[in-house]
Amino acid sequence: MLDDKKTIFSGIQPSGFVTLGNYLGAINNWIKLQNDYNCFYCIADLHTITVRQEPAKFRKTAVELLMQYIAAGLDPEINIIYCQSHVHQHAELSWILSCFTYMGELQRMTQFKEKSQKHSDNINAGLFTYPVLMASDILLYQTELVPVGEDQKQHLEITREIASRFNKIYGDVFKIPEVYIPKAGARVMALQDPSKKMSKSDENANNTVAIMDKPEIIMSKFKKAVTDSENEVRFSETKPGVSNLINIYCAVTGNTIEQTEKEFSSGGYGVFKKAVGEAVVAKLEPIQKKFYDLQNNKDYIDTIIKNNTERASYVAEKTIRKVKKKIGFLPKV
Ligand code: AQP
Repeated sequence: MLDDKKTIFSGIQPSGFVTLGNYLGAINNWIKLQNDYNCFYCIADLHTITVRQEPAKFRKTAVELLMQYIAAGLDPEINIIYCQSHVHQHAELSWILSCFTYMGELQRMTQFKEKSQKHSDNINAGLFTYPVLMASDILLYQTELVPVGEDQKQHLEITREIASRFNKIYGDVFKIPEVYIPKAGARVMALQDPSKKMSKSDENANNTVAIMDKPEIIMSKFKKAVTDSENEVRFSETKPGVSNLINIYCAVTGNTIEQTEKEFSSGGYGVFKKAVGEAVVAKLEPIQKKFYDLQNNKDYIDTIIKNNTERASYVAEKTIRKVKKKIGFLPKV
């Protein structure tokens, strides 16, 4: 079923159009790794319902996320790209692993603290146990490497903790995964407020660049991006807006910080912001074109979903069967 390669798992929530943050922090790396690993990339829809979703829009966003994966360059023939809720073993393993996770561990999670502040009217138990579901996603496929943005590092640590705890009791059931964080683009910040990360669900549209934004919108968002009063393109902790733009430019062009500082040593912020916008537009244009082509090819998308769900389920079932046996559940007859 799988080649004799190491396994990768990662996913994105269908909570809106993929942002430049999701793209540079996650998908761009997935593409680089796709030929060298057995890769599982899911549409993390079980995670998404920790925040209320409107059903029709949610369905549309999920299928559009799949199309964005493919349009960005993930090959659905070699990668297993599927929808999390189609593989029931995710939820099953999540329950089991929740019995091996401590409340104190979950209480320490930064994302829980941030998201419960943001959604203070709906602090549900799913938001709290989110890291257990994420651990289950990863461990279900005997994953060795998890390419994610910087914000997910803590969730990877708890995944390793849960897996080691389980293995200590029952033997070597799960592989212990390593995190893989990109050098450039690991943490893309909001354009209007570089103290927080760029997020799909940000209420201020000018904070976020979606990979499907039209070129003129992208240019205008970069033009409005917050900088500082120095007019000097220099990477520094004291210059979060400019440093964020340098980071984006480097991730998109492959240039180093030093090359970028040198390239824009004269001309000021106006010239620099325009160049960042243009580099992003050039990177995203082919992705957008492919996405629109896929929109007209529903049968192809349905076939991908069907085939890849079967491939993912086969591997997931092998792990869950082993887990249940080790725990001592009565076997089915
Ligand atoms: N700003 C970011 N910079 C770099 N990487 C990022 N990622 C997210 N934001 C950035 C990476 O994208 C992957 C998928 O994230 P997710 O959709 O599962 O959840 P999230 O981290 O909560 O993403 P968003 O965009 O912030 O969604 P909402 O607004 O719905 O909460 C992960 O690998 C993440 O590291």
